[in-house]
Amino acid sequence: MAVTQTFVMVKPDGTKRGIVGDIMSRFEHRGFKLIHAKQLVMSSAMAEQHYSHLSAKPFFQELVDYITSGPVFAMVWEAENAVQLSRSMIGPTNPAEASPGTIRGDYGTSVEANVIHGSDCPENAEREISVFFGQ
Ligand code: RTP
Repeated sequence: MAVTQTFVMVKPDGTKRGIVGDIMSRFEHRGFKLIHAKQLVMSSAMAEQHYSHLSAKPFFQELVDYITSGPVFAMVWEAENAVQLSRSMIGPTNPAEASPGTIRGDYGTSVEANVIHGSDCPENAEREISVFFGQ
């Protein structure tokens, strides 16, 4: 299995609640290697681009307002099969459907406040890493 990188971002509900360290520990304990990390507040333009696949959804503006409402903590992690493994650690979008032991299952409080974003395919991981951290 190839060693690859993925993009992961703790959302404003996660940074506000002070669980960035807990989330980073999970990735470290699972054998991921940290490549980049930084805290930032996303601009509306960045958020609209990040969620462009959802621009037709009725909740799009709410989503943009939410993700720009406070700091996010952006990270690049490296592991074998990093995208798939991180998605399985994160769990499904809706925390109510996420199993205990997944990040959203343990910390998520709503579909919006679901703690964390993780790239859903290697192509998006590459694009998101480049948007947040440059080439
Ligand atoms: P993410 O991109 O944040 O990792 O989430 P995902 O792949 O699990 O889900 P995606 O469909 O890409 O949705 C992105 C984020 O939009 C919010 N959402 N709200 N109100 C709603 O019905 C709704 N549906 C999705 C979630 O915060 C989701 O993480």
